[in-house]
Amino acid sequence: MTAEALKNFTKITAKTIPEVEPFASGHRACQGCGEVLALRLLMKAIGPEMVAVSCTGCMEVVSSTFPQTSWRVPWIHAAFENAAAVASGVEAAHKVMIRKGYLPKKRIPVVAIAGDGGTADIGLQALSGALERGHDFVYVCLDNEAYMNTGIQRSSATPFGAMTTTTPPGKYSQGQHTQKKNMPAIAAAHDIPYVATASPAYHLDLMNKIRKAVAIEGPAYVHIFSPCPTGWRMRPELAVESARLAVRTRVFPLYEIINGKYILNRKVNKPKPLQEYFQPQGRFRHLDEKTVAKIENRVNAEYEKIAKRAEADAPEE
Ligand SMILES: Cc1ncc(C[n+]2csc(CCOP(=O)(O)OP(=O)(O)O)c2C)c(N)n1
Ligand code: SF4
Repeated sequence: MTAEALKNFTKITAKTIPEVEPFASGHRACQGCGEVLALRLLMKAIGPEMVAVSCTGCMEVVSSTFPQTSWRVPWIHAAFENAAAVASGVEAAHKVMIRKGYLPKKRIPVVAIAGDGGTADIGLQALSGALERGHDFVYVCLDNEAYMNTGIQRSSATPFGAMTTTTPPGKYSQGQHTQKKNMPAIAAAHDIPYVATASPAYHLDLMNKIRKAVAIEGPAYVHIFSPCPTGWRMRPELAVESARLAVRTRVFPLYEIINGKYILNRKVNKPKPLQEYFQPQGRFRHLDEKTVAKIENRVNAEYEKIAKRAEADAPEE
């Protein structure tokens, strides 16, 4: 397992964005869906030569209603709980076919795609196993911070205070009462060569991270922030803006962990007030000033942890 491949890495720039669209339009995602935008960008970055494994969730349901499909690549459906296990099987079978001479010797990217429920909750065991076994594949979590496909229930990636249908605020509750599970840290704890966070508001950064994840041999994990206007109770045109604000308020820091070393891709020295990010989203509308301030303190503390790690890991000049 190594990140050696990054030594010769050529970045996608505004001028070299691929024109291919391996994920076709005409799918049935809601208007303004940030998750489907993230999916389109990551598919463009990889290109048509890949195998996609996707598990149940919004992106599968909107794209694969038989007899239609949005996937212009070999695609396999996995159950909600086992995207990583199915991807492991595809990758292992491919290796065997090469060894037996049925296929030419060539690396074909195998990419597992799941929502935050399929990743942080029900698919976590399959993911941990696949990362531990060291399969050469990329795992992408499209994080819209709840189980959207089945009606906006909370997941362990739902942030503190957010309203979902299973964490309704009221007299006895302020919404979600646990903190968002730190999936990138959990993936990194498996000592894999590449972990990254990405956002559709920073599209070149997202595409380059996916390219790096594919280039690296061994398991790679990319966690993509994916605003969901429907579940977040916000206007459909705000998905990209809210993804940008999540970075600028420090809610969702953009970073990479390469061979265990942290790199903060976007320093946010003067964060915007958290309320700017919260205000357009109905899921946070019930929160009082004191609670928002409490959440803001934690957001800053979490960001500082990553910034400090990155500072400590930075190579000496
Ligand atoms: C074992 C199992 N339990 C429950 C379901 C029902 N189910 C399908 S999609 C889904 C929610 C998916 O949430 P997430 O993974 O966060 O993806 P999103 O829809 O938010 O993109 C659930 C609970 C299922 N398909 N299989
Ligand atoms: S519910 Fe949310 S994530 Fe699902 S398709 Fe609609 S906007 Fe996209």
